[in-house]
Amino acid sequence: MNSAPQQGSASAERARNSTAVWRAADTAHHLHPFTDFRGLAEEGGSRIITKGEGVWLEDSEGQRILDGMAGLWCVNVGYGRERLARAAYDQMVELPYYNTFFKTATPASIELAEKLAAITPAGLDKVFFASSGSEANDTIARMVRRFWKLAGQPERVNIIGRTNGYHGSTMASASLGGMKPMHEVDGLPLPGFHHVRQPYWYGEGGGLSPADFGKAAAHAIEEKILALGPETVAAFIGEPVQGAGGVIVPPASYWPEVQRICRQYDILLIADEVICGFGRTGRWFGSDTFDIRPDIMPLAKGLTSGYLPLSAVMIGARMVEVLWEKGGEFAHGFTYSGHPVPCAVALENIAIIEEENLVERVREDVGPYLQQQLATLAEHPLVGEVRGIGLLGAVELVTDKASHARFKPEGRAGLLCRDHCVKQNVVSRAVRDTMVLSPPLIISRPEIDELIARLRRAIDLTAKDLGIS
Ligand code: PXG
Repeated sequence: MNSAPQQGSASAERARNSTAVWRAADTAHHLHPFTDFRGLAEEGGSRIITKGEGVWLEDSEGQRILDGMAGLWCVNVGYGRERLARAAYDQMVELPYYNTFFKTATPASIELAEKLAAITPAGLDKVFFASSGSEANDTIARMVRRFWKLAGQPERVNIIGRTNGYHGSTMASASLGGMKPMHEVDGLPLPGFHHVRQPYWYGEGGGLSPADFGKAAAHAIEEKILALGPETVAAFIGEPVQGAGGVIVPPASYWPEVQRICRQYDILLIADEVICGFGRTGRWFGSDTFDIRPDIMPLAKGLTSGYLPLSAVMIGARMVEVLWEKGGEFAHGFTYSGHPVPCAVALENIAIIEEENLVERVREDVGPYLQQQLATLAEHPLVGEVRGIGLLGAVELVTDKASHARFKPEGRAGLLCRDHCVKQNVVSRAVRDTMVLSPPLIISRPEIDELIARLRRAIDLTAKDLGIS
């Protein structure tokens, strides 16, 4: 299961491989992201994941787990792809690293830049590389302000995001995001970052129809622009479908109105494709699905299917013209911008997506099938709404279907259900009381049946815990 230790007896090897030893060492030395450190230790520590194949994971105790989240919304082509390992190996042997700072480039970074320009929406023809979605969004925050300064409107510094949007964990990307708990810790957002309501009809629609609510949510952006002064607003950022916020699929009326408003006030539009990109919604990009024409677009996650860290910022003609013609040096970049190894893996990953027609598969086959199977959960007494698009899904757990009321305290039903999912060996993430799904794009119909069956069992057990039958 693991490579044998170079020295030592068989019993030493067993000890090294034992779950208890790993857990103890993990607890002793490793601080996990978005985790209550002491709480995790008190629960006995982490589940140790040792292997992956297709849509299946295996833990250190030999349990097989159905990964309904594709890792963290990223393993689009599934686990265990030797082609990706080989692409990394070949690149490492040829050239393990070189930078792109000082008038140098590598074949892998060049080829990937060309490929991304070809597959992303028309007009997004230039790319800036980084290693994570957070870095891509930090790059965007700087690039957008620089654009306006060079364009002769330096007062345009304000960027508008949305409550419950997620754009990363660095100071600037967490400021772009609208996750309250992230802001409360250390005084975020930074100056110049503002938020408006999310297009979350089920949670916040009140008595409005989805169409009217979608427009009202877009108009909140206009109100914010007017309150700040249109001449001070640089950009608006949104995920085509909010992922970490709870798979919030906006009403069809939302994005057309957002785009109209951005155009009217001459504001740059940033479509954060970190989750929606690379086939997740049934088109290459969420922008294709919702007919969004962004000026700038961060990519990460599915770009390499998570096999190696890599992100990219796609930049459209309007911005490029100014940055290029009036720019001078852009004093920004990372040691690993354009790193040849993840670039080589990304190229191979995109080749797999193309050769196996994974985008069409999501659009025409497994996407509609997942939505159809998810819909069967809607009759469950605990389920208020089921929604999704492509291979994104959400199930809202409520105490009253008519009023959409939640169990108190908020998040309790979600946590109970998540824990039952763990026991059922299926991964579904709880966002407050919403169970979300984002399986690998290679998931088969029988695996979708299994995914839904396990989720249904977890919801049944949650209902029992809550005294509902
Ligand atoms: N934009 C979006 C839309 C994301 O979903 C980022 C940017 C930041 O990417 P990095 O690579 O810096 O993490 C993300 C990341 C969750 C979860 O629990 C979601 C993300 C990351 C970690 C956990 O849903 N999304």
